[in-house]
Parts: sequence; C-alpha cells; structure tokens
Amino acid sequence: MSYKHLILEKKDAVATIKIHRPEALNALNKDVLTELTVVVKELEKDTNVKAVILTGEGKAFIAGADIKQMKDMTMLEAKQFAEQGHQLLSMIEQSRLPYIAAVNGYALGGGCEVMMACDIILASAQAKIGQPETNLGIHPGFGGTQRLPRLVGITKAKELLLTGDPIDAHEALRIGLINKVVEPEKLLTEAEALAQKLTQKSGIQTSFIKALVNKGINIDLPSACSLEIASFSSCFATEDQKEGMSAFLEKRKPSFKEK
Ligand code: DAK
Repeated sequence: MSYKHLILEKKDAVATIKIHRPEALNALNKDVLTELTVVVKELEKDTNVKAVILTGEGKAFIAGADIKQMKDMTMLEAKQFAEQGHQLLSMIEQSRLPYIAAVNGYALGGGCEVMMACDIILASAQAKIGQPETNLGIHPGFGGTQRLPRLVGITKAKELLLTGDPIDAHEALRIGLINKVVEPEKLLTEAEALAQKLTQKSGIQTSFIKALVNKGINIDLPSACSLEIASFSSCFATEDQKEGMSAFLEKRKPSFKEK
C-alpha cells in the first residue's frame, strides 16, 4: 500500500517508518494516525520483518497532535480522536516486533506519547521532548498522563505535565525517559545497527519479553511473577530454546527459526 504521509522502507528484516508531513512538523492529524495504524498492522503480518524504526522527516519527530484539526472538535470527536491514538499506541506496545523510536527533533505532546509507546528510544542531541498540552488548555490524550509517570516517576512526570516545558535529550536521558543521546548525523545509522542486532534474536523471545514487561508493570508483583513462570516454561516448548542452548554448548552463533 502507498502512503501520503509516511515513507516505509524495508532493508533485510528491518522496516523504517518515516512520518513525512514536514510542513506541519509531522503533526498527527486523523489521516496520519490512520496511515500509522495501517502500516503497524501491515508490519505485524509481515513475517520477513523483525524490527521497526520509527522516525520523522525534517526538524521534528512529531510536534504533537494537529492543533488546527483539534481546535474545533466537539467532545465526541475529541473522544474518537483520543481513542484512535490510544488504539495505535497499544498496537505498537503490544506488537510482536521491537519498535525503536529514532527521535530526530521535536517530540511534543502526541509525539512524546508515540515515542513512549516504543520499546527503545534513541534521540538526537537536538531533540526537544515534552508534554506542552496544558499551554493549549488541554491535557495529554494519547496516554501521556499514564505512561510518563510509569517511565520517569510521579515527581518528574508532574513537573513536565504541569509546566508544559520541554526538556533536551540529555535531560531526558538523565531522568530515564530515553535510552541514548546520539549525534544528529548518526541517529539513523545507530538506530539501524540496533535494529539489525534485535533481528538476530528469537522473535518469540522478543514478543514474550515485551508482553511480560508491559503487562507486569501494571499488576502486583506476585501476579507478575506468576506470568513470568508460565511464560518461562513455555519457552521450553520452542525450537528456538533448543537452538539457543545447543549453539552455546557448541560454541557457535544461534540461528533462530521463530518456532
Ligand atoms: N499541530 C499543527 N500544526 C503544527 C503543530 C501542531 N502540533 N506544530 C507545528 N505546526 C505547524 C505550525 O503551525 C507551522 O505551520 P504554518 O504556520 O507554517 O502553516 C509549521 O508547523 C511550522 O511550525 P513553526 O513555525 O511553529 O516552527 P518553529 O520552528 O517556529 O517552532 C515548535 C517549532 C515545535 C516549537 C512549534 O511549532 C510548536 O510549539 N508547536 C506546537 C507544539 C505543541 O504544542 N504540541 C502539542 C500539541 S497538542 C486529545 C488527543 C490528543 C492530544 C490531546 C488530547 N484528546 C482528544 C483528548 C494531544 C495533544 C497534543 O499533542
């Protein structure tokens, strides 16, 4: 399928989605959200793909939800818009695939929320990250009030949400919001190297690990540990477990078959 606001590239087992609406700093309108939803579903089904990079064209990753489109929304339209965003972010979070956000510039509002739904976040040293919605007379609507405190703790989350002030990539790294700060010209190369590394893992384990962390963080520890026990034992029903352990003992690299 061809996209108006996205560029999709596939190299080996890595898919790169670039949001391409630079005239509006890649702001998320309904069309962009719809296209992102379609591409995420498409990649989920593509068994040749084992890792995804999400990035933006130009000086923004995503400068937020589209303010021009939101300005005259009714309450019902706002609810539908928020549900559309939440559905997309849940799909990324629950995807079998590891998503790497390569944050090339502004990641504000909905952009920060998309970023937080990804599994590993690399940010350009030029990135500016924040939840400025309060300055527009609203609060985050794509999960920002919920994912941000889970990632950085209540203290820092409230500061960012209440002030609306953006932070730079180094501060985002310091508070645990992102994984790494990268020089702008190296961002995509680093993201690609990381993605290639992830494609060498067992995709079954990638999806198990994502599910355990994402589910476990929202439930009590004993229940979460029970989930891990059940999941761990099911690893032993996979060929990848036999292959991984045989490869170690035979002093060779494993070749996982996703079985
Ligand atoms: N929406 C629409 N257009 C945007 C935009 C946005 N979020 N951000 C930038 N643009 C447009 C600008 O209007 C401008 O368009 P023209 O005037 O050229 O037509 C173009 O992109 C270039 O922007 P600037 O001229 O402003 O560029 P600068 O380099 O001077 O400034 C900036 C860059 C990122 C600092 C500035 O553009 C800015 O502050 N942008 C807004 C950032 C922001 O407030 N983001 C949060 C958006 S609110 C909900 C659902 C979702 C949400 C909330 C509730 N429910 C339904 C409950 C989420 C909300 C948000 O994300």
